[in-house]
Amino acid sequence: MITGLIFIFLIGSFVTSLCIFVAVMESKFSRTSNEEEVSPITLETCRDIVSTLPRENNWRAFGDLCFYQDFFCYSYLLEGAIFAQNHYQAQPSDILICGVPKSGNTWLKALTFSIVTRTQFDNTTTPLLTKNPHNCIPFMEIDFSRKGIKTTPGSLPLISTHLPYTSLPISIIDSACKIVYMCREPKDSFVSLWHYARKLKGGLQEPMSLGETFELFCKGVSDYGPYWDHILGYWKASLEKPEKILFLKYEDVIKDTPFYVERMAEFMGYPFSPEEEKEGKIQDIVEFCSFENLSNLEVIKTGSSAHIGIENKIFFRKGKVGDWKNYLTTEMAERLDKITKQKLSGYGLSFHSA
Ligand code: PAP
Repeated sequence: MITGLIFIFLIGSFVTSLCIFVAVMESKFSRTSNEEEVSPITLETCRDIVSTLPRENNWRAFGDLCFYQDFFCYSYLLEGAIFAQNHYQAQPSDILICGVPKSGNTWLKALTFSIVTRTQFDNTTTPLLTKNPHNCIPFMEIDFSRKGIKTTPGSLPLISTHLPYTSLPISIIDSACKIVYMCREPKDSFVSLWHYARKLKGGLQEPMSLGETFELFCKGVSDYGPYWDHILGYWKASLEKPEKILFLKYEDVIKDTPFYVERMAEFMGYPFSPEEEKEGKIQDIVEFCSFENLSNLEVIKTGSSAHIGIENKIFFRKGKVGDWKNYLTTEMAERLDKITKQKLSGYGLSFHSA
């Protein structure tokens, strides 16, 4: 009897492992061909896949960082990402809003949402008055997998993700949908990420030190990192498909926001009419989405994000270029600059470090 039960248990374990193995292989290889059928993978299977992945010394903000398809990701987001890779069917009208964490995603969401919805709302009626910009655009890793929210013809065409280019659902790459990507100078992004992780600190008494997190960041161990690989993936794709991917730098957008708002609007297929330009519509959006305005809204000062219950104000710290100077030593700055140069300059990509 006992032997029989052990036998059944062993068979059961073997079958479960086999299913996970097959699902991992499917999700790995489904990225290489658009002819394969979409796997009917469930969120539970995604969870099982994630539970088998290697984990790295983490930032202790949301738990372990798992390594999958050459990037690091917190498990609860990765589950949703794998689910989306297998199920998300892009509409040609979709516009994907993305960036590696802490490169200006909150701002980019506010700007693109304002541009696309400007005929429905003005600055006195926009949902941005009562919601964090993150909650105005569905987030693929959470809203699609957990709530089934996606774009449909005629609905808000925006969807956001932090996924690296090479890990996007294949339907996004293959369809005519557009991508607006924002990146940021790595030293400023690192400092921003460190502050963010410190505020979250995963229930620890003592958050990670700047030195500890700096080492991890340099090694590529960060939320959706390696940081440089993320940027490079979208940069290369934008060079190959400039009509599909608008590649923006936070520093450029800060310097001339009206120019980039106009550029984004045109790129997304929502150009400003001469009348709108005359009425000052571009400037209205620029001012409404400015750090000063958004960070002073009541919902940002006192509210929490619907995604994971994080206080909205955590997404608004200083919004400045060059704040790294207040935190990094000369050696640290030089080390990050060196990595940036090694990884990106061969592809014609560089940053002005203020
Ligand atoms: P996320 O990846 O968690 O969404 P993300 O919005 O990409 O974060 O980055 C946050 C940074 O954008 C913060 O930078 P800091 O820590 O250096 O200050 C935040 O202050 C900045 N930010 C948020 N909103 C704006 C805005 N409207 N204009 C400019 N910068 C902004």
